[in-house]
Amino acid sequence: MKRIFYTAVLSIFVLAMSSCVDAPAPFGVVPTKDQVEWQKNEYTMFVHFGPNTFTGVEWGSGQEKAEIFNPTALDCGQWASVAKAAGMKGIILTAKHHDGFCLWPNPVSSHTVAQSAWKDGKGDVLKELSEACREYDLGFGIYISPWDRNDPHYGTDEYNDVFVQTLEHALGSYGHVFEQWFDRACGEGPNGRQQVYDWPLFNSTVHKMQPDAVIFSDYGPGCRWVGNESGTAGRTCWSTINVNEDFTGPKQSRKDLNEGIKGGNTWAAAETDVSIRPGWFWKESENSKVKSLQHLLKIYYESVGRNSLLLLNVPADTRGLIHEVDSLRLMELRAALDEIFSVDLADGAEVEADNVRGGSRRFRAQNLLDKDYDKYWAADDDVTKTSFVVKLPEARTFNRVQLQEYIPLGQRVSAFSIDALDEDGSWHPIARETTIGYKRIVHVPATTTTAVRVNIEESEACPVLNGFALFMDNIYESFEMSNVPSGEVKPASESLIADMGEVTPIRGFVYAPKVNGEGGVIVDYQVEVSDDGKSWTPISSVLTFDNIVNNPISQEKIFSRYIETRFLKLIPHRVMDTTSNAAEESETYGVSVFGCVQ
Ligand code: FUL
Repeated sequence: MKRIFYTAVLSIFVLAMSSCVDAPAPFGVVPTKDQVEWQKNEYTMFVHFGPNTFTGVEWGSGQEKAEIFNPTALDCGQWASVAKAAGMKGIILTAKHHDGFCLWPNPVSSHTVAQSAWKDGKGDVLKELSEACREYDLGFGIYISPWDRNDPHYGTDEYNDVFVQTLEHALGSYGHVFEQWFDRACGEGPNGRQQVYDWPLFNSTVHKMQPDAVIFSDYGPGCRWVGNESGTAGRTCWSTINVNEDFTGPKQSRKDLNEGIKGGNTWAAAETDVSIRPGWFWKESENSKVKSLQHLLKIYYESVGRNSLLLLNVPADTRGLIHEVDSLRLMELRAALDEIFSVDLADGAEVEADNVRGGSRRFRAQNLLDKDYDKYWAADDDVTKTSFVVKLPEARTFNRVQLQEYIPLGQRVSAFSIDALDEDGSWHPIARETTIGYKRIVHVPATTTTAVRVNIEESEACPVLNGFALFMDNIYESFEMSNVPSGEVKPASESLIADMGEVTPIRGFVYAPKVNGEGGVIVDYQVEVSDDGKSWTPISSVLTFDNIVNNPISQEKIFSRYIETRFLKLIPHRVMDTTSNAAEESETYGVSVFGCVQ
């Protein structure tokens, strides 16, 4: 009886202690609630559609006749159903591209759907899309280009007011808008003049009309451009950047946009906008050039998996529909993502951390596996270097490690590594990276283990993480090459050297001979590594590229574990001529690809 009493008192005491521990204070600039919700969307659809769809150009001149806009079977419900089935959370439409043509009857323009042949001038694409988005529970977003190659006011002070009225009409007529997309392109108008945009006025107009909308532009205020249109956020990717108070210049470097700025003065997470096709607008000739599933998976990993939102452009065709080729590819991508991410291999694990804030249950490491977004593990304020161990219920095999920081309290981690437990009880490294942010999906070699350790090596303030998961991707195997010679022929006595630029964990290398083995192929080889390019350590005995004489194709060699090195040297031991019938030793060998696999 007494024991029960003591236990009860102790539990109450522990509970009371736990509830005394405060949550970490926010670190640096933090996102607004709308920015957090925006990033949780992860994957949204861009639709480029307008006169360019009918003329086949990427940038219209503004001189196109409005009549050319005449989709034969426009159905925004079809766009929305495709986006929904693809797992996207919203659609952003080019309501006005640089040619100035408005996809809604904008009362301050004479170059709109009202002047077109479509539906006898009575159509309104924004109306149809906003209704379809509501029906499918998708966010509705608007792209409006301030650059206008048609409007006669462009290049004068008056234009900024015309543009504000344009914004007010588009943003005030169709219900809730989750994102306003501003393209900062600023070219010449019909009178040959450029406009000086009034960004403070434009931004305040959006906030007035749609207080929750996240504003995209090169550098915010809501979210920023990722610095390229190829679908790649920086491997280091901070959600903060440095911007003037009124969001006017100076222009940011592409590198800063791509990687963000640690400790920057503004929260503007990277949005990765990329097209599923080579161009932004639909062209019949590009029906055969829709990006492959592998390419789209790479883009997914390099955007969503790198603390960025993926805005994938799927242009509507001249019928006003998403083309079958694109929708099929989106469904393939969805199926692949579902397969990869449906089973969390960390399920049922126990998590323990070196440090738990105030020893409190509220901040325990087990929260990393709790799917409740607002439950997180946090360390004490003075702890910026710490680890947690995820003990799996049994040995499991995975090649993706997903980590999430609780961004409502800011982005903190600037360096971390991941180890796997070996059978002999020692740990071996499987990854070393920099930032985490809202979500980070780290590629690791296929690893079978009973425990994973995450070491937070550097953090700007105590780490606060709310997610950890393990996945197995059997569909996509990425490799990034450090250097790619194109079709060189080298003397057989010469080694190939790959330089990673800095000491980096690599998990193998790739060698591809010249086409048809021209110039000879390396058959037997040895590998050495070096941190300075001067003193070398052999890491293999003499090995052979299998069947390379008969079939001289690219050979990828993956080590049994990561090796940290800057340089990797491939020393040819036997080089064969594949062009003569009886394979003979050759004086030279060809190389079209050689590089490290990260
Ligand atoms: C660019 C534009 O110039 C392209 O046409 C496209 O709209 C892309 C999304 O943004 O800056």
